[in-house]
Amino acid sequence: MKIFHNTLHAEHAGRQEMFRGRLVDCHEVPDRLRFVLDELQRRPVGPLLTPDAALEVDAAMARVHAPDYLAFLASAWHDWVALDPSNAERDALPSVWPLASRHAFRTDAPPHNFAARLGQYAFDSGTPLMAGSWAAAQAGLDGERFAMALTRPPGHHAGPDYMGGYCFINNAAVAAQALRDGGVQRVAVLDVDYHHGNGTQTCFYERSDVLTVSLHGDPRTEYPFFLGHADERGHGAGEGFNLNLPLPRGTGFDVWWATLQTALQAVADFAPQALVVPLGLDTFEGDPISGFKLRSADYLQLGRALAQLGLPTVLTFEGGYAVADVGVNTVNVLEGLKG
Ligand code: SP5
Ligand code: ZN
Repeated sequence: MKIFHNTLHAEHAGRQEMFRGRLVDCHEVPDRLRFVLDELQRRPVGPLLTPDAALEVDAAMARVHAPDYLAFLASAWHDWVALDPSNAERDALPSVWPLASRHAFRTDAPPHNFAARLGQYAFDSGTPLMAGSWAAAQAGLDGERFAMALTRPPGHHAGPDYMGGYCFINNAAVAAQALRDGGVQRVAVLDVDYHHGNGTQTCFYERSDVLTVSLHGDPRTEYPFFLGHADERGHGAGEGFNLNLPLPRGTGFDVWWATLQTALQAVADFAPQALVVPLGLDTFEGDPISGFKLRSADYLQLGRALAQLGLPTVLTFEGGYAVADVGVNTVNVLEGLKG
């Protein structure tokens, strides 16, 4: 198994996120990946490689994300500092949004003001953007191989033209698109992060060539709140090619495992030629911002179950904020996968 390491990931190290009226320390920190790398030293499951900035990946990224959004990200740090030189000391967080109510704002006359543009392209104020974010988000991509991509920042909340949930570039969607562009007819995405993979769902919602399945905390109480319900089944040509399996906060391994079987069956029924797994470890019982109760040994089982699908599989690194345990839990999945 090839493990792709984004050596630039630590360039993205947000300081604070907005939570219930105050700024709190970021949960999505560089140490998360440091713990995974440390565990991979102890239990090597495969060679650690640094991906090239591959042309195919750039092409797939341009097919997943809107050109204006990518241009926004590429110049965001420059524009933020240009707004006020003292911004160089601060992360960029949005504070004004074009609310998408039926009675609300225009989106056909985009503002020039950077603070407004940040709100246009971000759906929360928990996703700090800083000097190295663009470089770090770009370099984490590799969708071409049977592999684990140690992607930081994570990606599954990022949509075609928006960031949020600590995510900027949807690495799993880029991987799925790169597989499609490489000639794979049908790709399944099985998202096992605690939070609904709203970005990935949205990228493929009207398509029948990429099945999206997500097992997650019920959006009635859990982030990202505004998507992830069981009645979202796809639209147009994509009707029937999205499956959401929301579970209540507090769900333990037995129920989660039974629900995973439903997800695996849906993947098998689709008969894909490749699988992409946005791997979030925030289903862990010790996770500080999530509510499932999986234990470390359960991740070995998850890896084995994924392997039993018998498919070429690309995993991306998503959530998981019990920093000291995220390494063991990640490598447990990979060990289970290897068999
Ligand atoms: C990739 C991923 O897992 N993104 C999750 C984004 C969740 N963002 C909102 C979390 C708010 C929780 N803040 C709790 C602070 C308690 N001190
Ligand atoms: Zn998550």
